[in-house]
Amino acid sequence: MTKRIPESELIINPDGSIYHLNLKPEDLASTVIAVGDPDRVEKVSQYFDSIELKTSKREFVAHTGYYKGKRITAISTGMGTDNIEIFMTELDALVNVDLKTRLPKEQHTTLDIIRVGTSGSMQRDIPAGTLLASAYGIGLDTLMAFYSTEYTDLEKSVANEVQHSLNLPFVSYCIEGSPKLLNLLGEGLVIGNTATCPGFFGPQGREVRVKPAIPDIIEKLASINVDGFRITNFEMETSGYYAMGRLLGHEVLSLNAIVANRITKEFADNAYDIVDDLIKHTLKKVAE
Ligand code: R1P
Ligand code: URA
Repeated sequence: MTKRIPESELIINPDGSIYHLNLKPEDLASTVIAVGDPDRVEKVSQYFDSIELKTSKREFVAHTGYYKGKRITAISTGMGTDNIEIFMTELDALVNVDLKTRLPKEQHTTLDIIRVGTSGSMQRDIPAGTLLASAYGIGLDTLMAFYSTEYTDLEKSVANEVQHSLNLPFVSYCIEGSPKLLNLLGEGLVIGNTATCPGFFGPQGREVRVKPAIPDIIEKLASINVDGFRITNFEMETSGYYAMGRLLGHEVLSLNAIVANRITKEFADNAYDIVDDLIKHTLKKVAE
């Protein structure tokens, strides 16, 4: 017997849309391009041949339309893995829960979810302007203290190494993205492994007026080498996407427009153009 999900656990708006995302099941395409910045949604949908739906609530702005015959939803998430947990859970519920009966569906639907975001490089040989696909996410956030999953031996080894190197008072994790999407979208991009931080400044080793607790976090993470596995860049969502993707059974890939190099201290003066290149690459590949 499948269990009915109570009203308090999965909130549906009076119009039948899901609580935070403000989307109904029919509004969502099975290919999702997810961006952090709400203003970036129209930077994606400007290339659509037609747009059938625009909606927004909080930081979640969504446009669904067609690009070269492929139905796509472009949607913003805001920043951080806490948003990604809400985003992924509600996206999944739109396809895998009958919102009227509140019962999980017997037939599982798998979504293709592609993050198109900005990121900072922690390796000298990956300059600003690079387009990078994340094979793995390294979670320096606490999300996976609240969910259980199986990790591969490599994921455990990387997580142990990070834990040991940073001496964190909580448990970090390492998790692989979708090999299927990496194969499809990684062509022509640098393939890296992405550290996801619960903040932009201290957690990424930036000092503005407050000294971070781990001032040499870049050097420590950048020098980790587990049988050739190295960490390449910083951002704030990838590990959350990969963890929720594994838990919920979706194909998820994080693509990064590298706008800063934290070793050379370079910041791209054409960050919008780099993101635009990544958007065009993503649309081309998903429509192939
Ligand atoms: C920080 O400036 C934000 O930029 C990156 C980080 O992950 C964080 O969300 O991604 P987006 O450009 O997609 O927001
Ligand atoms: N986003 C981040 O989280 N870090 C950077 O350095 C650049 C973009």
